[in-house]
Amino acid sequence: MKGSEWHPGVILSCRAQLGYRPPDTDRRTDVLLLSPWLAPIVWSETYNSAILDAQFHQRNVRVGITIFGIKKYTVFVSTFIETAEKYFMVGHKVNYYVFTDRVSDIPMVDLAEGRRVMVLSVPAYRRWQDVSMRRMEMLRDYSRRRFMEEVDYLVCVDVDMRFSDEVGVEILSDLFGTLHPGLYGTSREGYTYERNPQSEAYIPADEGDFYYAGGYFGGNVEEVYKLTDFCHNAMMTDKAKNIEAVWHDESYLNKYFLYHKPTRILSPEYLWDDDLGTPDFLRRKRFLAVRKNHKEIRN
Ligand code: 48C
Repeated sequence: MKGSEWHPGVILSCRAQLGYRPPDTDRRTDVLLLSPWLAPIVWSETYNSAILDAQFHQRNVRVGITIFGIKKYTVFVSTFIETAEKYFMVGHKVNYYVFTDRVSDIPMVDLAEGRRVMVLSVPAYRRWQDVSMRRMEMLRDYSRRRFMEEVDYLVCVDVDMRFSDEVGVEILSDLFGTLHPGLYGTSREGYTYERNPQSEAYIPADEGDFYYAGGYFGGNVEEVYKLTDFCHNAMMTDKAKNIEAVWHDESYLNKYFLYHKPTRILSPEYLWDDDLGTPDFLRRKRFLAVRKNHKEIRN
């Protein structure tokens, strides 16, 4: 490198990369770290945050995280944002996009520098299944007309959650999905894919890589646009035939990821429910389901 190229960003990045152990030491051997199409599966102790943070700061990356607080689910927004301020992409530029039918119910939360809340007013659907599924349409429309301009990556998650440990730029890639905590380690025959051949979400018993959770996906804006556009169109095609996949948007997401493989896969560290206990492979719980009375909160 010529002297002129040693600007602060490069020096910061190089400095951040000092003092870590040689790459070939203490690799984890208890879990799968790589998919057959060479997508990393992200587990703790398999990456160096200092290096990744330096790289993403050098690229001046902007991250959007989307949540939907429709009808009574507005009650989850403050805990979500408060815990995200402690653990989610700390030190990076983050836009919280809060989709809601109740703008005045969204609380103001103190935010660190470089982070903003943008409240987006959207309609509510009567059935909770439709509220969940229509997220794909809304994400698609906003990706095209707004997110393209404002952020580089999108992280699309459920709102009835709280962060409980660091979630950093290690999750960011062109297209990523998250292993469903309840189905982790199940065989493909046991995955709760849609099995009705008439449905656009249909996956045959002898196909399937992983079972991905509907409440946690993302990638660059272009890839999220394509994913949400596919899922919405597939749902509308089924709806016209009076078909609705067994696990709603999650079923269509799994179909998409079968034929459009994600470039990175998040381990169940990134999406957990304490009802599932603490198995040995789970060294960190980064994002936890919040207790809720489904019946009460959904009608
Ligand atoms: O915002 C709402 N309001 C509802 O009445 C029903 C669902 N939703 C959104 O859809 C929330 O963002 C939920 O997180 C998501 C559906 N996911 C769940 O209800 C559980 N996490 C499975």
